[in-house]
Amino acid sequence: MTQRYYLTTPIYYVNDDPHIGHAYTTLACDVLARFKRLDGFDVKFLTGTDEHGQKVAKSAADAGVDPKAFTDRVSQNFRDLADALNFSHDDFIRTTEDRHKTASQAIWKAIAAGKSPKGNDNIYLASYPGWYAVRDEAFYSEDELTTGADGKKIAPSGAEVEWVEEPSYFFRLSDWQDKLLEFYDANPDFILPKTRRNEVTSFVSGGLQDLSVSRTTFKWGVPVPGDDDHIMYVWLDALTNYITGVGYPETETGEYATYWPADLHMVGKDILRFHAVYWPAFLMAAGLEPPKRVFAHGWWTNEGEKISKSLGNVIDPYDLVEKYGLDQVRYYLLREVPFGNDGDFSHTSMVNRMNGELANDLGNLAQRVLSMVAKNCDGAVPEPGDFTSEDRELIDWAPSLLKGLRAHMDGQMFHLYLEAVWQAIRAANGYVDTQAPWKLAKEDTARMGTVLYVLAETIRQIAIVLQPFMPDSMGRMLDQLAVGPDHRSFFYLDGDKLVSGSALPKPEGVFPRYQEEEGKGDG
Ligand code: ME8
Repeated sequence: MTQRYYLTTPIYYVNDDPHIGHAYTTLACDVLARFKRLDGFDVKFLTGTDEHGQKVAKSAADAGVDPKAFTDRVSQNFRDLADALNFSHDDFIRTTEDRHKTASQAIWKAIAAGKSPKGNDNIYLASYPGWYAVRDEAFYSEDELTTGADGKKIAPSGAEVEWVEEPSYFFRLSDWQDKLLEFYDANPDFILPKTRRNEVTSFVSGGLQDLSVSRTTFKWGVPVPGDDDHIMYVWLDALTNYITGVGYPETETGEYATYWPADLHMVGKDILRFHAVYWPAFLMAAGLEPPKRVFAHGWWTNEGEKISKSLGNVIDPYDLVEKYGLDQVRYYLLREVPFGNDGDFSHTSMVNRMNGELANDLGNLAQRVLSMVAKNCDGAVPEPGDFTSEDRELIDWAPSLLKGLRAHMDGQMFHLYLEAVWQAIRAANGYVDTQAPWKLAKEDTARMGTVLYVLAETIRQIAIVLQPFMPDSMGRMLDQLAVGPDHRSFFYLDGDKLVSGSALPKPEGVFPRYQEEEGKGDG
């Protein structure tokens, strides 16, 4: 039976300009989605835009436009980003779509219809007097706040808070504490990395306050079923996108039955609490299963500085791609930093990776081998003789390592995956040096044919397992090896070998070096 894999990015605040943080979360999901597809899974990969709430309403008002027209326009920015970064999502959800209004109202009704574990109504009407940060769309208690230089109260995220006093429906989160702790205990990998898991469990162990889940002082949101004076709190609406995406409230058939619970919600560390505390509590209260995993990745700084609009150092993903190349950026972001840790973007580290690992280690390997094949083997895959043990070590690499690569991917350890592949690339480069096929071309052409076959076959395997990270470049590398588009899945790592005698196209470099003087790659 085909295995399913459902993964999601956060839906992005539609009013923001796309930045490296958005690109990073979605890239991680894209690589995972591509890996799973190549590994034979039936994948659903969801992304989209978060379009309700006070923050978006305010941006629309500032732009002098009605919020619907505003969101229709700016939501396109995130589709454009997805195209520019070659993301392979299967669905793009906008929370202003009808399907999402239906799902949000349905989950509200399901929660309201149920009782908490202590036998209380899950939702009750009261009034909220307290602090709210529009930027985070989050409520904060007095003891979480600090006072800024200008006397204004500041949330732990750095966002300014304002005092809000209004009638509000509350979700009885406090009654769900034990159920959440039991759930974390029974599912030790629900929150990764482990350090983040510890933060969440200690937060929940410290006791939970009921959560205000509706607003009355503005209108831009999903109306609360049965009470049009209220709109749903934007985070309850936003989190619901993950089940809207699989057709909720239809749960018995269709995509919900196929894909839910989601295998993975990928998020940044700043929004972990919403995903690992509120979301499973909402779902359990609605009688639905929580997702299998929430992975919280770290944050990027720019040349050592926190990224912020006011500092003017926001990293624009379009600029990065234009300057360094798409696959180079995709590679760098997932190679440079152990996934889960914070990372610092720097021009120097980008160029080092690009020139050292892509242009030298991998690009040169392919270019040298394919040029020798073109020159010495009439441009066709050579005929190998008997394999030595050194030959076997290389040529049998990928099938035996796929198990390890799967484990790295399943743990979202992208950097370890790449490191494991680079060990093979380094081994192949070492083999080129010791076997010296350019010498064999003069002394022993039969052995030269074997060595070049082993190398070309190794490059085929490497290119196949690197496709999730660098789909375009590895596609071009596989083209140069005359590997057909329908022979590029992991099934063919072992199931196929290069066929001697196949004509190969003229070799071309895949990874240009970045040249500092000209500020551009040299092609
Ligand atoms: O939070 N480095 O949307 P958002 C790495 N709408 N990641 C970063 C980053 C940085 N410097 N800056 C931001 C929301 N991010 C909600 C989600 S989901 C139901 C609703 C990440 O547009 C951040 O951690 O603010 C988050 O995952 C995403 O980019 C920004 O999301």
